[in-house]
Amino acid sequence: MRRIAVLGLGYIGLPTASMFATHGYQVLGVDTNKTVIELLNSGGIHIEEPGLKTVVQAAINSGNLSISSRLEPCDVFIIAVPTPITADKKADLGYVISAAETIAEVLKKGDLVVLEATSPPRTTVDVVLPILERSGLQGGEDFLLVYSPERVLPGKILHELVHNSRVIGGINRESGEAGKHFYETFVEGEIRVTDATTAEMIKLMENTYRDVNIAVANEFSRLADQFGVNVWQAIEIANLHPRVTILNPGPGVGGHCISVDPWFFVEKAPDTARLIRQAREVNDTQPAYVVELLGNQLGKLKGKKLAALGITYKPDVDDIRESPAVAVVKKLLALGAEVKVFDPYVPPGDSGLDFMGESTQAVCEDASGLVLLVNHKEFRELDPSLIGESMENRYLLDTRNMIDRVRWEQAGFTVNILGDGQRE
Ligand code: SAJ
Repeated sequence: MRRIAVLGLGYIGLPTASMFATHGYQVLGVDTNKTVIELLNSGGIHIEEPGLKTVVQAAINSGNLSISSRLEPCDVFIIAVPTPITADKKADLGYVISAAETIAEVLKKGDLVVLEATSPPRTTVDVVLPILERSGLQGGEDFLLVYSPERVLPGKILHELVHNSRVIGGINRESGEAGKHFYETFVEGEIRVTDATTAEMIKLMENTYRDVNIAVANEFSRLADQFGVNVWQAIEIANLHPRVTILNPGPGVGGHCISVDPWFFVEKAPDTARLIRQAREVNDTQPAYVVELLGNQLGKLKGKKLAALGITYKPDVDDIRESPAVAVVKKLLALGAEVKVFDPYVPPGDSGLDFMGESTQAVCEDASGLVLLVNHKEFRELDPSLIGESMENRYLLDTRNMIDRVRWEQAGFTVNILGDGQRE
């Protein structure tokens, strides 16, 4: 039986390692973070993802998944480390490079290496391949190398890992076929083989396509406010057209993928990727637009007590990376407002954010306004009468179009919904 190493035990590496382990492989999960290793080895888990804890525990208990900080010789290596973005919007390949260097030390004839990390076009052939060849072995001949991006949706990772289609980009035909055979272990979706650079571009195209589409929805929300139109109603009716599917406006685009990946195109081809850059800028300025809406309604924000609900980048997850909700709150704080935030997925102690509160009630106390930033399922049942009781001024801005406007108005609230055409 071939032995697999998964480097990086985050949102992708951990479920992938567990999946191979529960399908009979011997898997070594490697991470550089000692706290993560200790937690996993003591039966805990550092990621909030439906069903993941059970799968990880089953994998560890079966004896097929072991967790360590040290890489050992294996037959397959999966690089599932992050590719963050630098302050000047360039891909930081530091983790990918150091993972490839570590693999090069133990690489042997016949091994397969898989890069799963989202990467700028040509990273597999121009960056990873030369590092692995420092082992003295030749890529495509002595060892095989593929790029196979993860495309799973946080919140549905375990389902999508199995059922999504998968793209395998080989540095040569043999690599591609070996990669396909390997992922057939658990992937039930269609597996398509192509070359490594095409696979890299496919991954970036998917997330860029979504980013651009959200940007147009966000721009529509601003236009609707300008023209006194309710964008939500307009989108619903426009989407009755058989070839139109407009996405939802909101406070901006977050997460470590969609708000990051399009920049990899801009970095590599700034003169060509102009629409892509523009879309990023629209989405990145949407938090400022939310703050503008609050200012229009509440007047001077300096010294105002404000409550916010939700801080994660999207509903029903605990991930705050690149969250537009964080951007909104930080902008309000910078303007001198006193902001308290409640999020059922982000306990105040763990978050490292000093503006988090214990409950909806606690953060709304004496507030002059409430802003809904994330449509967590827990917020669907909010009771406006109860919330209003402790507020100094019953004002609500819903940036996700999730509340029942009439119900909140009946409870005495002045209600705005982002893009409802009532900006002033
Ligand atoms: N958002 C909107 N309006 C919408 C949809 C999303 O404002 O109509 C916002 C969300 O609130 C969030 C952001 O966009 O802040 C991104 O959320 P998402 O649910 O669209 O996507 P992610 O970032 O959680 O996951 C994406 C997925 N990519 C695509 O759907 C093309 C996923 O399949 C990828 O695997 C993942 O990026 C990744 O890791 O690259």
